[in-house]
Amino acid sequence: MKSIILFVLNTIIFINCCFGQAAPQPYGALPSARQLNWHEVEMYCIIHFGVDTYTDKEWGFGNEDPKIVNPTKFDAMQIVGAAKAGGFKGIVVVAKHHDGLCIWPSKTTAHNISHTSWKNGKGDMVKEYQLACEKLKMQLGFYCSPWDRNSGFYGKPAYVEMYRNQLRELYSNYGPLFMSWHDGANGGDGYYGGANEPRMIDRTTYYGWPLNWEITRKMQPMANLFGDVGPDVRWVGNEEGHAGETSWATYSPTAPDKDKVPSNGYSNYLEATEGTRNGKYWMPAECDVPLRPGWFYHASQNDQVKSPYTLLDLYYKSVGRGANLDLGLSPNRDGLLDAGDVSSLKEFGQILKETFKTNLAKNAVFAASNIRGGNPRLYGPALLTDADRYSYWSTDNTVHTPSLTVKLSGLKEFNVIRLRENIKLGQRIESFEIDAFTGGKWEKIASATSIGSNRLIRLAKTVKTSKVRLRITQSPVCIALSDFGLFKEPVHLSPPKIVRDTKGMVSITTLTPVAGLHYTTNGVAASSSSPSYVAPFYLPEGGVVKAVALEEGKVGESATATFEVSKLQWKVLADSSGIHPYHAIDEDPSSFWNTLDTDSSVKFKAGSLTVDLGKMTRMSAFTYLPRQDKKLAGTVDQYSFEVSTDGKDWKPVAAGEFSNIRANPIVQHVELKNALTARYFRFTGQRSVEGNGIVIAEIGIYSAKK
Ligand code: FUL
Repeated sequence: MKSIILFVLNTIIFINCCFGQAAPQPYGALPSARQLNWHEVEMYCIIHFGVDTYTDKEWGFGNEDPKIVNPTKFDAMQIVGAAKAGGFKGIVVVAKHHDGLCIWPSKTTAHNISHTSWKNGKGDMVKEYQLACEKLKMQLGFYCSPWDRNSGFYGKPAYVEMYRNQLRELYSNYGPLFMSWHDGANGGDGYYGGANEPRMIDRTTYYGWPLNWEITRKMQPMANLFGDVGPDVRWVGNEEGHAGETSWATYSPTAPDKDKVPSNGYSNYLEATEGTRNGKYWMPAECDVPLRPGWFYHASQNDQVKSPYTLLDLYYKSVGRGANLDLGLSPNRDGLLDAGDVSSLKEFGQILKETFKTNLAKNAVFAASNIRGGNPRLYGPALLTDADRYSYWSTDNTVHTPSLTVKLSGLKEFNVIRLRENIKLGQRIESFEIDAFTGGKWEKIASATSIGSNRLIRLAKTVKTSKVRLRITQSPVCIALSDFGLFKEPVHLSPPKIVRDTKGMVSITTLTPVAGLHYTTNGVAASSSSPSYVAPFYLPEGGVVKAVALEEGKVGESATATFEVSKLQWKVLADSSGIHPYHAIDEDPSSFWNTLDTDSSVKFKAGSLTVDLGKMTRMSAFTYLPRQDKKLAGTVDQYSFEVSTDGKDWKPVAAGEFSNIRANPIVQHVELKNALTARYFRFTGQRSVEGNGIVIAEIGIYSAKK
């Protein structure tokens, strides 16, 4: 007996030595082949174009005449090409938004591209995107809004059938897809074939999601289903483009009401920012964020296109946290991206390329505290720098917190660190630390938690060393790390910071001293020949300030700030309801005025704020900033706006909807039909997305058109 046991043991040792130990057991929920492809895509763009482009809205009501759509220069190659130049590997076309207009010739509804003015109704935008993607080797996906404010059937079973047929058309006529995107904004008021009424649906049951998903699986097996509840990819829970500092690829979605089933538009979506450690499903986060403040094109936002370095920051906070970045592009009324959008994308792509072109750990000598089965060929750390995303360094089953010394091929300078796990074996590591050998000793330079498909750490300052050490500090099982990289992000001159104090004085500063600062106040781009900035200047009426810094002959990234009329002389009048009314005009976005009643049985009441501007003032637009603390109670989504010259006679000048304010609570800019001069205004919140009153973080006035 003894000899048999000995023989078996010897055989195991022999197999381990000669053929390597068996691969580690996978841990927890695992990604599917379609999700692996999605992880490798890393970045894609979602494209919003339709009636809203012409009405200057974010959500169409559904009653828009399709004839207004006439993008005479539409060029899918220009749009997809700009995304590609930015380093994006796919696009998601909004084939139908909430207004219901299908931008392909759908047989399911007359409300489609064939009734627009574009190409005399003979065009198919979706087809043109498909062809451009094929030419440029970009992956394609669709967003077909479940909420349809045009269809008279919405809310009834017939609409769900129509929606499914729309999906079937999109799934059968445009080649293989990598994404099918389903948003959570569902139900509310709309045109609905002329009914003009609110229609609420049960978000869990109405759309019959399980059946819709089955259709997707059957017709487009590689399409990742995106939604609040995935099931392949989860919404990250904000439209700001970032995942949590810790972001797990696994997730167990929950419903706001404990015993109910979560669904798209009905989930505790703030939990999605971090995901769930050891969650039930592999459901990584997608971080969606528009390149401009809104998803659709608005000329008033032309000066707010995110800069290349803002995009880079979002890249680190999304892709760098194991999530994907979905950047919103907004073609203009001609059907093209503005030149400013194109150049921001291009420069961002160049910075990415430049940063990640050389892995400084490539020819390093690795010394690991443990290698699985003592077999470096199969599980050794040299596999960390090869081109295979899934080859990996692993440890024996009992070793969960190994360390690795990386002797670089000489002194190297880096400021970005990259780690990846072989996610085919699940998300295993829970925390790690990194040290650099400087000044004769080890010094900790970074630490983080989740890794998953990707973890990028951008160091606050460049490190110069020839030796780095990685210490895995927590993992429930042996590790399977597939990548270790050190990179150098190129030096750049950050955009200057332009701020105005409550007294109306504008100052322009930079983080580090520079040779020169130049600015303009007439809307023209700042350059080295613009006036030099020497001291703060007075800008009480507001306007646009642009500035650039100059150093060693290099002109840095430009900054733009648009200021409203200064609130210095403003007063809130006594007829305003609520508490702390001055918080609505204190230029502090974090404080707010509210009319919320703590007694939750109290029904919603509209609330008004009346402001005396101190003198007759030209007004061309007003702004409303909702609360910024991630809470929704009191966030206004229907408003009215009146003005008065004497505080007695009031004239209504604007009323409408703040679309998408729940998911994207940014400042709402309402251009008045005609600019006017008045001394008083009254803002009324007629409805809020939640709660029994209204909240205003800031209210503002623009005197000149943006
Ligand atoms: C949301 C929509 O309500 C927005 O309008 C936008 O399309 C965004 C990407 O998704 O759910």
